[in-house]
Amino acid sequence: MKTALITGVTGQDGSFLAELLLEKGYDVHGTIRRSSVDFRERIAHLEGKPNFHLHYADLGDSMSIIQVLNKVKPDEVYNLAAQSHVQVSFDSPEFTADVDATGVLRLLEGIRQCGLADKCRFYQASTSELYGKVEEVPQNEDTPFHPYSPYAVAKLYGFWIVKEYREAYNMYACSGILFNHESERRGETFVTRKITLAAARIAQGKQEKLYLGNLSSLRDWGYAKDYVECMWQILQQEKPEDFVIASGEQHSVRDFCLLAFRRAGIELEFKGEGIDEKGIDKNTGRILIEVSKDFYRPTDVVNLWGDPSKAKRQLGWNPNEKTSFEQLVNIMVDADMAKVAVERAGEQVRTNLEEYLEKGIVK
Ligand code: NAP
Ligand code: F7E
Repeated sequence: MKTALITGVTGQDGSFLAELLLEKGYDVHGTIRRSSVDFRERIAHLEGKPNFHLHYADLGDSMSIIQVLNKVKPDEVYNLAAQSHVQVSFDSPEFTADVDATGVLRLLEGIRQCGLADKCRFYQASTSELYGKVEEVPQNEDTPFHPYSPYAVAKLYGFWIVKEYREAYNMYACSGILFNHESERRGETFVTRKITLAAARIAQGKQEKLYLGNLSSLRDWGYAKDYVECMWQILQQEKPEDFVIASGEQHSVRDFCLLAFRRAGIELEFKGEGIDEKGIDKNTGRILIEVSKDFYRPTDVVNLWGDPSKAKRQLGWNPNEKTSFEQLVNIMVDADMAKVAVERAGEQVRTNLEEYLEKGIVK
């Protein structure tokens, strides 16, 4: 039985990867951080399974990393932990650098210090944000990097330190340069999830309007569940190499809104430009989407489009056989429609109960 250690197991990708590796018969260990709330929504269904174990460790704390590496002695380490929100990296640049840059070094050096360098394979969650202010479209493994946020600059260090440890110490260490991947488990402040949740709430009368930033920004969006398969495949190759993982298709934030609202039963049309652009319900004329400067970034990456040819060729991972853009939007909207419906039902139950208590029907 192989043993894997996943940092960031409570995140979107960590939870899907843990499920995948458990299905493959791995003994799966994940790192968690102390939090005042003990409920870990994305992995609650895995906790208590015999081959699933959790350990406290923080990428900012070398001692906790060394401790967990010594205890688990993993065959494979998947470093998914990060301050992963680009906009937040402008507000917390130092924390982002510590976790997303130095944190990678701490793990690699920890593997060496624990005498695991020959046995342990290392995967680094690298990102299309490295291409940033893009120098070529679409982007592949040879496209020059031009990071364009504190997050991307930190991740660039992560990418290069992985390459350095691979070459200097002959370690099996690789980066997956993953383009945006989303799911029903995506954090609620990333643009896709913000849109699907708002579409569901607006359709069910629980929200009036959605405020967004740059509607023209272009992304290459895929489904997170499909992308974690690649993380595993990358570590099963004979030689350690880096791969671009992408859908090979590009859509705007505006396109995402149109599809998401349609799935929720609302036909939108966009009118106006820039800060004055509005998303309007075609049937009622109601303005449902407005642009707010609050969601503009000091520097924004606006033209990401991945070329996954190498992954297709070498890993046999073909995005055309995976979840399509429209299917992804539908999965996310359907999950949020159900979530909002359950929340509404809960509210109704509470209202009824209060009424019954007041009238003395129940005591
Ligand atoms: P996510 O949902 O934000 O999850 C991030 C994980 O990192 C969480 O488990 C979080 O723990 C953990 N974490 C944050 N700071 C930490 C620290 N100091 N020490 C230990 N753990 C820490 O991110 P994701 O979307 O799953 O992405 C996974 C990785 O892929 C990240 O490295 C991200 O930068 C990278 N990436 C993501 C995408 C994408 O489109 N999703 C694309 C390219 C690369 P808590 O739950 O305790 O906060
Ligand atoms: O923004 C624009 C925004 O925050 C996408 C992370 O997983 O993928 C993710 O980073 C685009 C940007 O993701 C809003 O300006 C418009 O151009 O969903 P996002 P991201 O910045 O691409 C990469 C690959 C990672 O590595 C990261 O970890 O959408 N946008 N209006 C908005 N974005 C947000 N969040 N909120 C808005 O209201």
